Amino acid sequence: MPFDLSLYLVTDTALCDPLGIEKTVEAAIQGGITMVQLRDKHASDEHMIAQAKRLKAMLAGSGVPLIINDRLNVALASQADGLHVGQSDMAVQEARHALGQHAIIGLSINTLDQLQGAPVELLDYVGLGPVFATGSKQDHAQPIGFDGLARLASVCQLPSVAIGGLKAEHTAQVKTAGASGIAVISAICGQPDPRLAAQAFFSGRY
Ligand code: TZP
Ligand code: MG
Repeated sequence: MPFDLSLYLVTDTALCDPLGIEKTVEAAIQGGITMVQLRDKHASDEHMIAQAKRLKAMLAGSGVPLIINDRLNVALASQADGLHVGQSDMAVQEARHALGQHAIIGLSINTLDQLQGAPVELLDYVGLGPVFATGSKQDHAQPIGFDGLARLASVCQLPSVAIGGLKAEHTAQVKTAGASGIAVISAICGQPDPRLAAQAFFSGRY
């Protein structure tokens, strides 16, 4: 499935309250998001598989791929379009082997060493960050700022998406730094109107 990293929504079940994940994603799609990652550090596999299947059905025909955070079994069971792994998750080699060549596989990168050690030939994109400190991810790595983002993006051979504390007002700086797109949780999840919140990334207004 072809993909576009322009505006990549990462879901957070608690932050999506009270609207819930499906309504949030549905509205955000209307607002122009181009990728969705289902991320839940607490749900059971069964719950996450059911959620992923509902999202997959909802996204059918939209051209927006569904990526699963971290859990290969959920990606397989829900026939999601891909998997996103962090540095301490399963090896990219294992994910690629299990999911096949058509799956979209992404890896989180925080440092130049991590980027240089990444198996570029097995990956479709990388997430670069966190750009800023954020309350949306516990124990996140050291923020890299726009300078760090630019340094990583300048040597990155893959499409990249910046993440961490990013809001609509940052889109120009993210582009200038050289990332292909912007990934957010709280700038869309939990916003009163996720459609308008997503649109703001394209219009600069909210
Ligand atoms: N990985 C690095 S920062 C982050 C993740 C999942 C959380 C981003 O959330 P927010 O609310 O957009 O800062
Ligand atoms: Mg992870």
